Amino acid sequence: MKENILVVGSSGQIGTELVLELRKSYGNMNVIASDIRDSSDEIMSSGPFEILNIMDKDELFRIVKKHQISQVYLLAAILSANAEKNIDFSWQLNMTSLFNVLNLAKENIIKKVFWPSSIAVFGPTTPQIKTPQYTITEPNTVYGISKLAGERWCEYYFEKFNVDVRSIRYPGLIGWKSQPGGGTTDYAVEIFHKAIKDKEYTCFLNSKTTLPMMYMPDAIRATKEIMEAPLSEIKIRSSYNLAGISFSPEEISNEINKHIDSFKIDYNVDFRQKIADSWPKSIDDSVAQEHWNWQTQYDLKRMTEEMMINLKNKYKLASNE
Ligand code: NAD
Ligand code: AKB
Repeated sequence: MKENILVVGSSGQIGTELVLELRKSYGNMNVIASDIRDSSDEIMSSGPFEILNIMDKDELFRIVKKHQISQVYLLAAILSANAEKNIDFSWQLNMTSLFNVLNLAKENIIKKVFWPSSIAVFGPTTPQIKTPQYTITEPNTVYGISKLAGERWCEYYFEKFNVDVRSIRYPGLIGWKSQPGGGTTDYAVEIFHKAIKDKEYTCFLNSKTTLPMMYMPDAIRATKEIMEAPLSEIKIRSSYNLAGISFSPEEISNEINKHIDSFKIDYNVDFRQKIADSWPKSIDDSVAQEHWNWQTQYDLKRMTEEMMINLKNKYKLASNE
């Protein structure tokens, strides 16, 4: 069956990369990017784009009808650090966006939904090492509460209305093509940019704060694999744990030193430390491995090598322009 895909939040960290990968697989004209602001030049020039505020369900309906959309990837959200600064709005956006999309699937207007959850569903009472798929989830951030509520609603819509919704609890994501959007794990992207530009970085988390992270190519592949998996393989309709790579600021800094000898890190901890301390240090993703054959490909060494090569090229190209 021909799929027409709508990506909501195409200008963000994940959307910037996901739209282009989906266009490679499904055809440029069949993947419609959308956001409240323009997306990257590459997205804007390679296929359709719509300005869409996902809070406006009539406008969402109009765009879905116009492009005969069969699948929606809902990426619009306010992330952990920004959400703490605007509690009411973040809760409204993170929940209303999900209901607007799930309700289209409930009415059978669209057939399939991807909605990302996060390691933020876990909280200070969760076992922090190799956090299991099923465990205590008592998040203490607005963002984490919205993700946990979202997971429960996804499962509810599957159970009650047979909505084919699929979800991953992404770890912190690291890529060189786009900037992070206001999360607690943003340091792990910023550190590469600052290492290349200034040879120094002041980190807002302390040196020993180990968190689960993932290189973007693994995250994009996971997203496509879960969406393309046969229906029978997707047995969890809340959200699947994904492990990725666990490291601390000190460890990633040591890895960067193998490429930039003179790079120096120092620390100026802020409110994000408390959020990071409430999250797992490592994740057990054996259930995703078992159900839909998930395998992480990147470790810290390989990710750092690719980040350094690609970002150095990007800055060199920009300075030649
Ligand atoms: P991001 O903040 O970089 O991008 C979100 C995009 O949504 C932005 O381009 C923004 O303009 C857009 N947006 C905001 N309000 C909108 C609205 N009302 N209507 C339409 N678009 C709107 O976020 P991201 O990092 O790309 O994350 C995408 C999703 O993945 C989110 O649900 C996030 O919670 C989840 N996630 C991300 C990470 C990560 O490390 N990046 C980790 C776990 C989960
Ligand atoms: C954040 O830090 O808020 C995100 C996430 C892990 O959900 N990167």
